[in-house]
Amino acid sequence: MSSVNWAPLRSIIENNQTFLISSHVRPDADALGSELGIAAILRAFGKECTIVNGTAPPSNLEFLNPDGSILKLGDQIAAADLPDVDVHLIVDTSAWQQLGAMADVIQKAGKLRVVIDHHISSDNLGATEFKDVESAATGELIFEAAEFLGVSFDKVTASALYAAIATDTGWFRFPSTSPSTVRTAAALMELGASPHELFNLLYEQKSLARIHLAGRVLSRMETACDGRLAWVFAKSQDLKETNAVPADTESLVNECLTISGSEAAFIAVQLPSGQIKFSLRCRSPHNVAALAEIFNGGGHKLASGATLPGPLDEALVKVRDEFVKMLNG
Ligand SMILES: [Mn+2]
Repeated sequence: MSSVNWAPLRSIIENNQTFLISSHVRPDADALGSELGIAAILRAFGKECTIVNGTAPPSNLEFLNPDGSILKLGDQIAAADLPDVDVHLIVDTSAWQQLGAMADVIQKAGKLRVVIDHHISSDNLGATEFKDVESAATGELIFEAAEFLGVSFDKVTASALYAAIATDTGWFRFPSTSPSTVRTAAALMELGASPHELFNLLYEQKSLARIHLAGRVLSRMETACDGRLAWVFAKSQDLKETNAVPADTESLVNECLTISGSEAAFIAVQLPSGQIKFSLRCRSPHNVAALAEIFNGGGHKLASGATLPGPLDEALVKVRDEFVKMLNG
């Protein structure tokens, strides 16, 4: 159970009729699953809701949006056509920057704002917040809200919420996983979520290009601080030559943490723009959210990210040095 008091959410739902739901750009399974989950709750109360994000779901998560109800601003819906709603409801982020093009829409509309989230990094969005940074996933909070409000989920929504929680917990192994997280997963299975099917849809759909890229990138893994830090990098040339896409680098950083004695890791990915996208990881008690903030990034204590200007070698040194400081500090 989280520390959230859900009573104010009940009043907000009862006292309003129309809702616009949004989450962060490059939505992950927790963003999408949480959006579908809160939409199901609102519809159970007879409310109208529209889901609009600044960017579209990545292709590997399109199965979470089977009826296309999650819209992309400027693509499936123009800003001018957005419904004039009573409430803007934001899930899985509390940062303006993370909302992408939706940030402007939400700011200008000046409607009642609600945030349901578990991230540490936070702006003051001027919202009523339902937030627990100890929660493993926003999907877990959504499930708890549904229980409080007496709403149940159909198989499609239960599956999306299972995917939300399973992915944000690294399939129930990150330290954020609590007994209550696993009980929530069990409840979602009882509603029809199939871990077997979802694992296949999420993790067993790799392209040969992705495997080729992984081989290349992992072969250059380096360590420092007696193996406590491990890192890899991917040049844009690697992506080109293996026919891989930037998303194919996801999860490679986790391979760095499989080295015996590793405490922290990062991957640097050279984007086509020349910028370098870093994904940062560590084990407790280290804190890569603080490290990411040095570079204007953010995220969780154990998993965060930041984007630096190129060139690649200089960015690598800057980030590595901060990691060394963190590990020696
Ligand atoms: Mn999340």
